[in-house]
Amino acid sequence: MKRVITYGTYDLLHWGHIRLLKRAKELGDYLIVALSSDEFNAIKGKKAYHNYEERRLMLEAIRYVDLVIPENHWDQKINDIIDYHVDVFVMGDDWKGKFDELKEYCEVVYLPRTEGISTTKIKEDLETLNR
Ligand code: C2G
Repeated sequence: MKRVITYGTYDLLHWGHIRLLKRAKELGDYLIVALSSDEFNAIKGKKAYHNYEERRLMLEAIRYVDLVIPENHWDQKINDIIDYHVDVFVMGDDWKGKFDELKEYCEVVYLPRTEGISTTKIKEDLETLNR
């Protein structure tokens, strides 16, 4: 049982998120998503439209996702990798190189981001539409 983990806010869930989760799951048999809490989003300087429970509900409905856990701190990743016996850590390549220290504990994979979609773009496009 190859276990994969990835982290994120996953606000205003979109097809770029889904493609990341699909490819992450293809790297193993079991995918854990560490979902940024509302408090951690504040630390990241992000204001999510959907709160943690709403974002968790949506992620748990995705066929590729096997478990959702909270992400509360930047520095919980090593403990998560150990506690959940993770084999592969995956992030989109906007994070390329940022988590290479985790290579001591598991495989680290950065997957190409999906171009043309982002939560920010959705918000901006909606604002333009409603002007
Ligand atoms: N993503 C993607 N393509 C997009 C948008 C997002 O592949 N068009 C990926 C990101 O690279 C990330 C995941 O989807 O791997 C979730 O994106 P965010 O919710 O924006 O995650 P982020 O705020 O970058 O959180 O500790 C790590 C942080 O919690 C990462």
